[in-house]
Amino acid sequence: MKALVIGAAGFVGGYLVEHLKKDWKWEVFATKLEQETVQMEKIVCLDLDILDRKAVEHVLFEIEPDYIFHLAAQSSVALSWKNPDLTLDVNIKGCVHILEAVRKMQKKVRILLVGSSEEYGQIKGEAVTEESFVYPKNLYAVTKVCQNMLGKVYVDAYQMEIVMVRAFNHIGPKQSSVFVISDFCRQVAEIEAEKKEAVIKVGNLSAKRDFTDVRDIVRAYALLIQRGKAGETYNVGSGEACSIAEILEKILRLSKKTIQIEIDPAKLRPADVSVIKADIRKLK
Ligand code: A2R
Ligand code: GDD
Repeated sequence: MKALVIGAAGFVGGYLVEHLKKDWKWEVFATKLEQETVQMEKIVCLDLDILDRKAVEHVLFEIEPDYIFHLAAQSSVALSWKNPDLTLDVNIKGCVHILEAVRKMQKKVRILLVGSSEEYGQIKGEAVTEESFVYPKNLYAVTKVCQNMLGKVYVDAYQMEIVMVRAFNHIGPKQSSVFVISDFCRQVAEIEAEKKEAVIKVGNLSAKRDFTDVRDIVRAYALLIQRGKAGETYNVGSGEACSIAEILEKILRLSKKTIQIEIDPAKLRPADVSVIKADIRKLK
């Protein structure tokens, strides 16, 4: 089997490529942005900006994969408030470029589109099922709702084999410190190394999120691209929600330093969903 991972230099991409090679023994191809670096052995990694429609076609026609994992995105909710244009372009237009290129290919290809739990924007606190109403509360979430709808349109109109997932928060080594757990850990490490005063800057601590180890997330993706039903959406999460305050407390308990907590107004978002928890019965 030939798999193509688009956006492979990102957090999830590295783990997914390794998993597909090691556990599925597939022939893996990857793409990254020109300015990014990856350390991946025994795979062909090409430069590709998904905003370049012709380049997307060229890469896809050249590789002719059986499976495409579309991970490339502007993935930060926080940044989507600051750079809406980029977020909309990459997450919507970039996705259309990939779907259009596959439509033109003379080959049956299965595609996994990675969406987000942020699509639900649920505020009542109960676990969200794939049938729950979507009520996106930020620009990033809007783009992922749109991507999900695009997937469905291409399945219905062109009978393409597209499976959509809504990924809940994931964590693990090498995650960018743009995201909360990595951010807190980095700050504590800097404090312990005496590179920073003993004050940790935080955002909204009352939010509850459903966190899963990235290595479990990629196992789910590999199974879903094979066994997921075209046109269907699957939640990928743990089914448990934990408050950011609890996580902070756990991280601080691991440190020998006494660390003060300070709310940084720059880290508070114009809107933040209070609880996001997955119902994972469909995935199971
Ligand atoms: O933004 P960068 O420089 O970190 O690059 C990201 C890359 N990317 C692009 N790739 C091709 N063409 C573009 N125009 C473009 N813009 C950004 O996609 C990054 O290397 C990769 C996405 O990886 P991460 O940001 O690390 O996200 P993560 O956690 O791996 O999530 C994978 C997927 C994304 O669709 C998220 O929205 C979803 O799971 O949660
Ligand atoms: N980043 C960050 N930094 N978030 C903080 C902080 C902080 O110092 N303090 C509190 N938070 C809160 C945020 O307000 C949010 O409620 C929660 O922690 C998680 O924020 P992030 O880790 O930035 O992730 P996210 O939930 O916005 O987005 C991630 O998960 C989505 C799936 O739910 C990304 O990986 C998205 O790409 C993904 O779709």
